[in-house]
Amino acid sequence: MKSQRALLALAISASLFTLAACSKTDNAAGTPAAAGTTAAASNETADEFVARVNKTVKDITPEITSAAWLGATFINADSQRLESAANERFLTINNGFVEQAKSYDVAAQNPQTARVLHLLKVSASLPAPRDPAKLKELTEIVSRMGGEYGKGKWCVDGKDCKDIGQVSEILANPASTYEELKAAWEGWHTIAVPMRKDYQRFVELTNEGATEMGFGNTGEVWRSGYDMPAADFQAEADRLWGQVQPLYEQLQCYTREKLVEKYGEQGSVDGMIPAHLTGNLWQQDWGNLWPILEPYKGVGSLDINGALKKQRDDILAEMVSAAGGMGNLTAAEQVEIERKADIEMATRMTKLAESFYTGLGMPALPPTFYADSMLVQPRDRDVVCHASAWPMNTEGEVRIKMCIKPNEEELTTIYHELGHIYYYLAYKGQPPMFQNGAHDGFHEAIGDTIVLSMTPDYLASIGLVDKPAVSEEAVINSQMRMALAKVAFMPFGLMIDRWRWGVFDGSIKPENYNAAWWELKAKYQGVAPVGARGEEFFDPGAKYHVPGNTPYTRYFLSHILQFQFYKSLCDAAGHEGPLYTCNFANNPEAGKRYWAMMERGASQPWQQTMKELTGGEQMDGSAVLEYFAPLQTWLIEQNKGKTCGWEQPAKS
Ligand code: X8Z
Ligand code: ZN
Repeated sequence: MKSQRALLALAISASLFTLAACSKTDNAAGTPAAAGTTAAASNETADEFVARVNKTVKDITPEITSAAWLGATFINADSQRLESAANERFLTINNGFVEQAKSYDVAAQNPQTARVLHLLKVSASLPAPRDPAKLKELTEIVSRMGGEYGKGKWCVDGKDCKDIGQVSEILANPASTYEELKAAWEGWHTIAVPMRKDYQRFVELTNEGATEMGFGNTGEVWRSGYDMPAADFQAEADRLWGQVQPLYEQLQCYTREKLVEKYGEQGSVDGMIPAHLTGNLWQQDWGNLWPILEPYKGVGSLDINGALKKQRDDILAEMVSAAGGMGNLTAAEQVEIERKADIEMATRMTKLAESFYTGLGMPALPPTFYADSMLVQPRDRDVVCHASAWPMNTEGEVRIKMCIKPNEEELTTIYHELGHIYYYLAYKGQPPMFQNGAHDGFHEAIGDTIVLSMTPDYLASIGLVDKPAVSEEAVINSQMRMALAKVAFMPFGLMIDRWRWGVFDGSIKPENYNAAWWELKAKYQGVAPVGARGEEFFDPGAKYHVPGNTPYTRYFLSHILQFQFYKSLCDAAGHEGPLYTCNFANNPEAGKRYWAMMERGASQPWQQTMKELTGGEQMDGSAVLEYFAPLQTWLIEQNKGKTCGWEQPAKS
């Protein structure tokens, strides 16, 4: 769900669809039979139509999101049936709205009505065919793929099955051997093999929907949502990538050299980084390589993982001692007390993140947030562990869904998710159709901007690390820590939709799905699998957003935008000195500026919203380069005399 609010819940978070529009109560458009017929015959004025759309979205959102929430937190055949039925109804009604929106002369409307008509036409992340049988088939496929990903496990001979959390732990563990890493990486990718057929059909069906809406294909719909011509958007993304690519290439080179130091020849494939060696299943975040990449051993002591694990152990120890010691507990009680400790730790981590936002003057989270969110992985059922943030209605009922573990990556993900949550809360006063990000990259950037403010000083202020050392070495260490999360991510943020755009426009054919995936991984990221990944595999399906149908360029844009937002908030806070030292925690002026930007939602073109916060109307990578200037200089120095770069494999 993306552009309308209910849509939003799904796009950002867990699911599938795109638009949620409709009403279950108020008028004929609220029923599948009437929806799709559009109001060609109706005498509704555009203003009346927009009012009805807004009311419908408000009315239908709770039901659609509840179905999606169940589908993601209680995966079974029943919840999938309910979820796809809700989507079917919702997409049918949305198709009717899109059709009717086309019948009005946008130029003749007042600005607010014109904007809603525009948003209706460009906001479908899941364009659905009009044919009811095909639409139903599409929603079933989407639910099935989402469920399959959520349930996905790597099993050896049908036994000893591991879920994504367990596989990720093997990948992240510095003690895992090369072969263990390879087995875990390949093991996870087995979950996607059965999705290939569904995905191929999914592409046909959603392309049919896109064509009926007047677009060339689904990728074109996705590229249309940026208040600029779709054709310009691709060039804009290329321009931004061009700005940061040299920095990425230095980081890739340094990392590869360290892997070669550790693994010898096996640390590189023709200059590329072996896909199973980055500490992450998709090579999108290299933070787990810290033990081999830390520039100056121990300088600045940023052992956040250690601190969080200790906190969790302390919570458990306290609970166990209150219960009279482990020996006093049955096996079942021991399991239960571990779980209670996990929940308590996850809650504390979430409250820590919340305190950053309230420290900026934003409201406390509503009590239902803690009562209804899923913070840890349930033991008794399959869920989609991939983190997500949900607006359950248009009035500020919000939740997150995560399987929190006590580590640094998860901690920053909570800050990220609360960024979505605070955006929902900030724009809840807007009409439902404007309850969305200025564009989807804005939504992804809110929390990450806060993460940039998690400087060593901030981490010390919340007691996670000791008062940091001040030295050039400490700066490089701290910059490296941030770069492994942010810079390593950038080409990944771009390549996923390069693949999907090609799939949707037909330039990547089903018989080439996997080959094209690895060509793009090579081209943008300089990573490669060590074994053959032929067409018997479907490696894109092993990444949540592909079966979950969440467009991905938003994350690339967010990684540019968040540095621009950060710089502006630092200016607002009166920060002086190098950009990377800025921590705007507890600064009311920064909070006020941020909230004012967020309150706008999607009510105006993003360029305007951007201007109000940053003074400029363009996305721009120069703040990234300013931030990482010390590290970039250092990397260039380290890489001197090395042959950086990699061979581009021949195109299939
Ligand atoms: O999917 C997410 C968030 C939810 S919107 C956890 N992210 C991307 C990913 O994990 O692939 C955040 C960064 C990139
Ligand atoms: Zn997000």
